Amino acid sequence: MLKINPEVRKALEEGKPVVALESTIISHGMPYPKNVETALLVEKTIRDHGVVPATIGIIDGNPVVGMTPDEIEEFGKKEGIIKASRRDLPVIYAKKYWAATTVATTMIIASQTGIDLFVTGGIGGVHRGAQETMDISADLQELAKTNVTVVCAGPKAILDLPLTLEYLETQGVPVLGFKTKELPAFYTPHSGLKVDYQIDSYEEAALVMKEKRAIGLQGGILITNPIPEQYAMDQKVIDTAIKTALMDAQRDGIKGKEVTPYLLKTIVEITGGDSLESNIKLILNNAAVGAEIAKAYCKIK
Ligand code: PSU
Ligand code: MN
Repeated sequence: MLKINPEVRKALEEGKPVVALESTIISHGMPYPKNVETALLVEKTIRDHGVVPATIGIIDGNPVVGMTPDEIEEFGKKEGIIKASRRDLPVIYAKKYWAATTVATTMIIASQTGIDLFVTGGIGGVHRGAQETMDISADLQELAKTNVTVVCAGPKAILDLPLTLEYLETQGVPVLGFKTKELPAFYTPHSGLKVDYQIDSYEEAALVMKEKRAIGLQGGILITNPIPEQYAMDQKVIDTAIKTALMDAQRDGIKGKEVTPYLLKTIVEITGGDSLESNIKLILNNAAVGAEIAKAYCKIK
């Protein structure tokens, strides 16, 4: 049922590096047309590093690995695209829906295709107030069971970061900092929290991937790559925006999978678009680093 783009298929057959990309960030994470521009720019960045990008989405109930620019454009514009997490997949396939893949479902489809590494902006995590709401992203469970390395700029700062780290520890997910000991917090490089290990080069990241596979440990690896300082949000500005957005969400009774898209959108509005610019810059930065790690891994795997 997987529809694998010929370019992606060829690269995989020849043992060349491929990087998977998600589509929820396009359909639910950013406004049109910046979402499409960013998705295409992320692909270009990966290509500029000599790696084949594979943006993943579900079209008419078929998982597509390596969407065309036209398909990406549709994902950016079309109304009613479902945000698909693990539990949605069987229904979406059965009913032949269009759906965007989250970190969790992009990992599933990447792993079914044989793609080892996936680049995104920020993963989902344990939400603030999860002690009451039990709102914990399915992304974390997926990292526990699916063998794909995820490069991100940290869990989104709208989350409870200490609890997210605790959860990842319980689930046995290695959390690595790329050239940092501090867990990056998506819009800023700083959370005040420590990652398990600092990784100092692409080659070192690749070695960790190789060792994990060699011993047959199931599950992903989380590589957190800080947003470059010059593109980071001002800490006070972003903290205030997040607090306001969280209150708005409560006022508007936002629940379940609507929470993350609502918060991201509200924060863009509150910051006058600044958070969107940071979001774009951090993804491009992740794309460059992810592509190099994919290349390093291909050499030794
Ligand atoms: N990172 C971004 N923007 C996004 C997301 C991540 O910069 O829109 C998406 C990812 O697809 C992630 C999802 O898997 O948000 C998490 O949603 P939830 O908290 O409902 O699990
Ligand atoms: Mn949730």
